[in-house]
Amino acid sequence: MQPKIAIIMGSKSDWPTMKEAADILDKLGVDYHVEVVSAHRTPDKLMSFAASAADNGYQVIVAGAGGAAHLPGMVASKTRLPVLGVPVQSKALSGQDSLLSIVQMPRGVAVGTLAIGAAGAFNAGLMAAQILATADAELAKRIDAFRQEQTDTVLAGPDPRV
Ligand code: RP5
Repeated sequence: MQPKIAIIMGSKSDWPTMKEAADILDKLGVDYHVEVVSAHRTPDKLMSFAASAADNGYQVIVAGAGGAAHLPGMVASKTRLPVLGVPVQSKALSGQDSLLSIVQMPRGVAVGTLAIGAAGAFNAGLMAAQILATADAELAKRIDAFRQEQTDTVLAGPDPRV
């Protein structure tokens, strides 16, 4: 079956971060597609990917990039699908550059922006699943179970020293 979530990223070097999105989707039993699509190295591929994403059956796009991170915004400019942007932590500016490049979208084209780095990628995968769960009761149950497990783990170990 065609996956409903695409996880794209600007470079193979983004994979260790973006794998977090894939990992939570694996845990939740959600299928996804993964691909490198670079805004500045493969601009034509970016445009055709984004323009055909909805027709290809995707419902949510997770897009991670670092530095001058224009991938999420450019993808969003060519599709009405929700785009969740992940600022990958850059070496030079620790991801501040990535964050500001993604978060400051001008009015009229929406991009959701997650936290810098691994937590942001994880939450982007989680949020993509939550979006699909609005129309998938079984997935909603699995997300509820994941959240309950997280709550139970914290409640079971309240002493910060152990
Ligand atoms: C961006 O440039 C990528 O998203 C990556 O975070 C950054 C560096 O890419 P590489 O030079 O490692 O390929 O396009």
